[in-house]
Amino acid sequence: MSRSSPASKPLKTQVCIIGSGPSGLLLSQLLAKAGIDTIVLDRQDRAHIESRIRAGVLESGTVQALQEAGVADRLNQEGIAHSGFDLAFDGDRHRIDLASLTGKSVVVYGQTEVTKDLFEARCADAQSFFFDAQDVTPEKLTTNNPTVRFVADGQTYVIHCDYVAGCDGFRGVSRAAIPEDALRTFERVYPFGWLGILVDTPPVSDELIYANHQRGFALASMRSRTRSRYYIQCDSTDEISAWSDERFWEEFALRIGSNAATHLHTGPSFEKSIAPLRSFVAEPIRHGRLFLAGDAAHIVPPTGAKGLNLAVADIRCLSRALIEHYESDNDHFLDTYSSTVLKRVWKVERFSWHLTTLMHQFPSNSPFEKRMQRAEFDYIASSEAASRSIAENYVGLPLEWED
Ligand code: RFL
Ligand code: PHB
Repeated sequence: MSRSSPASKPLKTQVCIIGSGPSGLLLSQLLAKAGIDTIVLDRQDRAHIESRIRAGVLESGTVQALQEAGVADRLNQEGIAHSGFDLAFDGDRHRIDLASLTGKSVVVYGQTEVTKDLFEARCADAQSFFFDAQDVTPEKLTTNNPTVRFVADGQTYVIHCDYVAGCDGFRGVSRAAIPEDALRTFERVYPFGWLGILVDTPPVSDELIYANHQRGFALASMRSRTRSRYYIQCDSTDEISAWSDERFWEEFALRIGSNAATHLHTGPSFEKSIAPLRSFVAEPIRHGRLFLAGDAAHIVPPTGAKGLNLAVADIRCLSRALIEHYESDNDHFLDTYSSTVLKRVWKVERFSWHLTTLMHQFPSNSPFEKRMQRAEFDYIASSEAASRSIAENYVGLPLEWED
């Protein structure tokens, strides 16, 4: 006796978006504002997506994009503008004055909050979201009628669409759907991770401090005036269970420097996790009617606070390209999407790699390489030009369109 499988339920949209992290949510919001129909799929549920603790620093271009998307009411009220940050090296500190060096600042506002604001804006349109979507499979990408197949609540669906946006992060299915011979990848995996904690105590400093200490890197960041986010460099193989709060505080206080440590308020952490550090770029980031954006296309180590900001810059380009297609029948921006985005991505990769290389203890560093790190810190601290170079990358490089 043969049992036929349940029929796939057909759905139709203009742009199928895989992934509802910041990239996918912002794209769906910008396209909705332009009257373009989307369906968004995520393999996780909304609560899980909203609770992922990640980025905390927004470039002014990112803030502007969120304002233009109409999702910045809370960001405008609660975001904290920072006009500078400190680099520290074995206790010596140098302030990068973003405001005087670039005329710009950054805003401290958590990725969790950005995600909540985007979900809030899109929730009126709940029927275009599928959470807990399993076996998501993009197909027929080099035809004019791509499809995305998936399973939700035991039902198999097939979405017929004009374009697929792969916004499903580093380990998603979109990049993996591109044939190996059509994609080149570039990668560096760093020989350490970041151990991060969240704690409800006032930040140790009004501004961020990135510290390179003989015992390893440390970063003092924050989410608000009463909530701190702190990181230390750890071994990539470390288990989280090996890091009690006591051990974390002892290590953090040593590395952040004795001046800062006198202002440190310790307390019980309510989130603790280890993130690996990686640089990664895929080229090209278009395959037929599939367009990759955000972490699906590239990864940076978090040292320059660039991952979320790069994702937003990609979406600014991709949304404009899709809007030009639908509103003006102009495919120029779709055709140049990959090269426009990658040009900027490589510059941001360079900055994130550079700051990571300068500010961490590498197990393989020779005494000569350690002296090079120190000399570079001393150069930055004594040269306005070197400080300005760091500052202009930190506040965000401009988007340069290929016209
Ligand atoms: P996301 O956020 O990973 O979202 C991808 C979504 O796709 C879903 N997905 C799938 N859905 C369907 N089918 C599949 N097969 C799927 N596979 C995955 C996932 O469930 C998820 O919802 O990618 P997106 O949207 O491109 O956003 C990128 C940012 O999240 C990321 O770049 C930043 O968080 C990086 N980052 C930072 N960026 C900054 O700009 N400033 C920072 O200060 C900063 N700090 C950080 C960071 C990342 C960190 N970690 C944990 C890597 C600090 C840390 C510690
Ligand atoms: C954060 O607050 O999580 C954060 C800030 C700056 C970084 C990375 C992460 O460079």
